[in-house]
Amino acid sequence: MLDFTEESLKKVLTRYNVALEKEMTPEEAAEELYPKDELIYPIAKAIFEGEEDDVVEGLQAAIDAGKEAITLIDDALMVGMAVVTKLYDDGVIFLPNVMMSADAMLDGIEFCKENSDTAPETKGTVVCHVAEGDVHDIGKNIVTALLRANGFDVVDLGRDCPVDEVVAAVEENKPIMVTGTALMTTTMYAFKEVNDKLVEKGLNVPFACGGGAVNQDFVAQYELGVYGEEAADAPKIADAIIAGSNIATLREAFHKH
Ligand code: B12
Repeated sequence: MLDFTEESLKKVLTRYNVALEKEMTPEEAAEELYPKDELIYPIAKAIFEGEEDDVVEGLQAAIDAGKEAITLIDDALMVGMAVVTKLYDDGVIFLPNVMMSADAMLDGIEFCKENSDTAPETKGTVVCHVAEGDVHDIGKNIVTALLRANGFDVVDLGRDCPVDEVVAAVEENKPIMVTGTALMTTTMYAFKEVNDKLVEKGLNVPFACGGGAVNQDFVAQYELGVYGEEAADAPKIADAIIAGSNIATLREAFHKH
């Protein structure tokens, strides 16, 4: 079983400090970072190259070889996106490359969703959004895919979602949980506004927040906040809620102390 946890990826990525070690083209640098697994390699490479058709072809091949579509989001698409993120952060590739990869990633997530069996009975509704002012929706799309795959109904409010729209959607849909994703230090403050408006209206629903910009200390500052590090935490938090957890017990279970 391959280990593509964030921890193991970090180790690989740190070992190959590609930008500093030697002069390489972006393609050569990426080649050093791809996993060697024959099913995962072509998918990761296609994400880096922004080739949507090749992403789908690679995913289909992996599914034909017996992989579960939904697991390929973490085990293959995220691995490719980790290469993109690393080389962007190192200044080896630039925003246009990232945009092409992000599009390919979103197509890949959609394909995995379409090819997954969702549970027939819904366990409850979850409202998901990306913070107002923020267009980074890859993490949110993984969260919604995993929630749906785990039997939850998702009301997806999309990216750059105004605070008032989140509040209105909670009033209308009466979800068991709200999720928020923010990748920018400038946008994460919208979560506090969502929290305050929900509390003001007596809508004390757990508000699971994640995304690159967000950390546990920030989320713990507002009443409804529960921090989630990994997209896979979202269905776990939702399951804990239907099993009877409240915000305090969710924090005990999901926050690092
Ligand atoms: C891809 C990307 C883009 C793409 C986004 C495409 C898309 N559709 O999302 C594009 C090219 C459009 C883009 C644009 C911009 N970007 Co950008 N982008 C990135 C990049 C390289 C990767 C982000 C990403 O998708 N990561 C992968 C996903 C999967 O991670 P994630 O969302 O965090 O989700 C994971 C977890 O956080 C968790 N999670 C997420 N949400 C939730 C919710 C719950 C409930 C739970 C439990 C878990 C969870 O699950 C996922 C993993 O399992 C980062 C660099 C970086 N190091 O992160 C910069 C970065 C986020 N971008 C940045 C910036 C500045 C911008 C721009 C302003 C650039 C510009 N000058 O125009 C614009 C933003 C415009 C706007 N208003 O939003 C900065 C933000 C800096 C900051 N701290 O504020 C970063 C950090 C780059 C940098 N180092 O400067 N970007």
